[in-house]
Amino acid sequence: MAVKTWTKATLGAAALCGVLSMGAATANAAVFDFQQAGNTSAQPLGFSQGSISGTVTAQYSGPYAGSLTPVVTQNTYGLGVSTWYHENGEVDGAPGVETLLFEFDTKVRLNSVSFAKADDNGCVFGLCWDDDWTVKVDDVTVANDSQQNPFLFGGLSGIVASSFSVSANGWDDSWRVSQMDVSAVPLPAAAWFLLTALGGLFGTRWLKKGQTA
Ligand SMILES: [Ca+2]
Ligand SMILES: [Ca+2]
Ligand SMILES: [Ca+2]
Repeated sequence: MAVKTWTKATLGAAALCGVLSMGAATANAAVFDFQQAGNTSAQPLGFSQGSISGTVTAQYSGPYAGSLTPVVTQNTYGLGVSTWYHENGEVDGAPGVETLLFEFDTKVRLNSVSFAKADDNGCVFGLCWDDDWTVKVDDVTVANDSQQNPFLFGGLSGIVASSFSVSANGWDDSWRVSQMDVSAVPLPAAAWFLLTALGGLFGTRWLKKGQTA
């Protein structure tokens, strides 16, 4: 009987804990709008809003990679990558693969990332081009040549991670990252502390009740 009530109390506390952490995540949701007037560049580019902060780094792999220095560009359409002299500063896949790597100072829940300049798909004289992006979360590919915009991480539930990246790997890919939507996640240690405290509180009370009955 005592074991049964203890289990019930723990489950109740766990459920309450889940509700509390969900509430915290929603309250701490942050939309980063990278669209900005003018033309600037940085490597890396820092971002910060509320309790969420981190950096964006431009990467390039392909011909002459060793002698080129990619930088993050920013304009009214959002973030891009400039690797070659006289290029348009968008994340593009020719002649090599350009990537924007987003790294967070603490783990966050990734909700979505939005793309700009991805609306000019079409064909000319039978030659077609098609903007798409390859998405990695903590260095693991979660989508290959996706055209989902905004791209939703893990469907509607999001993914808890400390980094993600978006790459252009086709000759016909050229776009920018306009926004990202992420949420702060409560520290696991704090959640466990709460769970243990609540479990102890209700467990003790119900155990006492069981003894007197
Ligand atoms: Ca580029
Ligand atoms: Ca493509
Ligand atoms: Ca484009």
